[in-house]
Amino acid sequence: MLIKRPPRIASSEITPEPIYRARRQFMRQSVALGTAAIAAGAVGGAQAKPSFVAKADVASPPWLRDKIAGAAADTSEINDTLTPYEHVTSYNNFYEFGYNKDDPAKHSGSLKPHPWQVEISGEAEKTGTFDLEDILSKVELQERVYRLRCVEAWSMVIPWIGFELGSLLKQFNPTSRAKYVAFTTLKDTKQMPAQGSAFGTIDWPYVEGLRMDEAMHPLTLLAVGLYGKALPNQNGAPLRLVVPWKYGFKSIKSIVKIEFTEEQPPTSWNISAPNEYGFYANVNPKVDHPRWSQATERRLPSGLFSPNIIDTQMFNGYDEVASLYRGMDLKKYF
Ligand SMILES: Nc1nc2c(c(=O)[nH]1)N[C@H]1C(S)=C(S)[C@@H](COP(=O)(O)O)O[C@H]1N2
Ligand SMILES: [Mo]
Repeated sequence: MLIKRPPRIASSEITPEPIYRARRQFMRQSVALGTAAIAAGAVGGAQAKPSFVAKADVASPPWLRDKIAGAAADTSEINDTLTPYEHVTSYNNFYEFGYNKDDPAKHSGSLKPHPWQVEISGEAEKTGTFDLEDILSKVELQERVYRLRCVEAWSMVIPWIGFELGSLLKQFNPTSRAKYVAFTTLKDTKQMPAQGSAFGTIDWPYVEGLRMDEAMHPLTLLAVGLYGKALPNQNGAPLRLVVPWKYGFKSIKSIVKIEFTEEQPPTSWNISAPNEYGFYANVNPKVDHPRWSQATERRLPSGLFSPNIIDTQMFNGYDEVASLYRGMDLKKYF
């Protein structure tokens, strides 16, 4: 992973954040009144929409749009300013579509997120392959505003739409042998052309994993949307993990398989460079990457003349997870 400068984006293209904030406020009141779907439709029209937003929305089926429109509003207000939609959806890491930050937005049109199935396997009483629609029919969607801290020392603040991973996992009754949860991204060189490229850092498919208690933690989300819309392909449509206290590479995109395992599962960046990327990958300003410091980060949008450098916080500021790692040497288990 290399550090690259963000692409230049004309300020005229940036969705005014106050409009989104106002809409969220409105949705929150509407949810209380049970009119969220109407509110989302009515107020959504007031937003400036670049063409790719419209495309993402057209591609998502009505059942998903309705479900997302009914998501409960975020209750845990964080003070950070939201990263504008255009940055969240144009500055991405999704190596299945190329290594440059703008490759995923440019080249992920070949990904077909609907229909989509997810295989649930391993150490659980119930296993099988399920339609995304069925999975979503059994969970409650919520909006969650989270910081996303990439191991490359940049960060964003994103309003996700998703549900607690734990609320899904519980439905399968994991056995006492289930100590970890392993995740796998789609492997299909037709839909993900860079998987066919000869120049490879990653042995496809992309895989990730969490310890069971991390997977069950209420902060751990499976996301299906952001900024009140279905996930654009470049952000991991139709289903991606979001673990806000860990470096971004743990938040695996376009998931097709979730497996309960007894042993710690292999993870893609750890396989590629075990001395640089650990299994735990907790955000930690005191444990530097071998090639750069992790003490600070570039909060996007950041430019040449206003780099917007801020201090990185332990666990990315999510102190409530500290108890998961009590007694562990976080320099050793980085
Ligand atoms: N399948 C897959 N998942 C992935 C990646 C990837 O290359 N492939 N990149 C990871 C990294 S390094 C980061 S920082 C985040 C970026 O998420 P975003 O593009 O939605 O901001 O996705 C993570 N999930
Ligand atoms: Mo990352």
